[in-house]
Amino acid sequence: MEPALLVDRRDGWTTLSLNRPERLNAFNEELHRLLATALDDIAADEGCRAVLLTGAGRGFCAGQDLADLASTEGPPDFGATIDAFYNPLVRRIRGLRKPVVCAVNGVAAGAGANIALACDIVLAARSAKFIQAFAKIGLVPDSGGTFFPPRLIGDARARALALLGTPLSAETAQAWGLIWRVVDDDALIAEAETLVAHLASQPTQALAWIKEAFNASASHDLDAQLEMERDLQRKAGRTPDYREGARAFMEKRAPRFTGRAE
Ligand code: T3D
Repeated sequence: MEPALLVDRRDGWTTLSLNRPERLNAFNEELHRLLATALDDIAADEGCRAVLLTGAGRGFCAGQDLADLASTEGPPDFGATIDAFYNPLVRRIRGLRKPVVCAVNGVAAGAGANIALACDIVLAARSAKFIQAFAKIGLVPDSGGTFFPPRLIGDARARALALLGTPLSAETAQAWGLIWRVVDDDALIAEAETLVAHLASQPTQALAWIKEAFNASASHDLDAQLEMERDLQRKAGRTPDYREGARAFMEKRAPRFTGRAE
């Protein structure tokens, strides 16, 4: 039997494919554990400078595997599973010091939608849909479902999507600013790979600090954010990639970034 996660290492970047297509890549414990290990390996691997997250088959991810839940006796403790799996996953993606591109190849529902939105750049196939499916089964949005959507598209739209569970088309998601871009279905993976390969050739330390600054901006006031930008810029200015970028600009040639701190 195939593993629930496929890991494909390329030159400078890694593709992670959720791989339970018969369940639209819904999360079970195996998938959570494999994904956590893969992200930790990527974090420790200097040679991997960007990540592509996508799904196998016709869906991206349908959230928690409800069949798994249905087979357990007694009321579940979702607080425990969220502490064990979903919250650490969102933190791993946001905290990873490398860009994570998500190619939403099909429906993204429940926690699946919010894991996609936790990524740094989200591309979606034209046929994909985003569904805050939680209320339809008596649950509340998790995995950042009340954090990312209101910040991306505003309270009114995010609130209605969560209360109604209405599917949002990829095109509307782009028009509303929930995601970066819609791509024709058959071009999605090629376009996502081109984007990730580009990111993997960029000044990785600076990209990590850009991520850090955007992550912090949600809870900072302007003064705190200005100070953070100053501190990060001080660090960025000391990297070999800054020296290379500035020199390449002056010499009118393409920069050759190494992504290394020293
Ligand atoms: O554990 C915790 O801490 C709790 C955390 C919860 C986080 C959550 O994510 S809660 C939300 C869970 N997800 C959902 O409620 C979504 C359920 N799925 C759907 O609503 C629909 O499947 C979709 C709208 C996503 C797609 O619809 P459609 O018509 O394209 O496909 P389908 O026919 O419904 O699904 C195809 C197969 O996948 C089907 O299996 P079958 O009949 O062919 O054998 C279906 O049962 C299976 N599937 C889809 N979603 C799930 C699933 N199996 C298990 N769990 C699923 N979430």
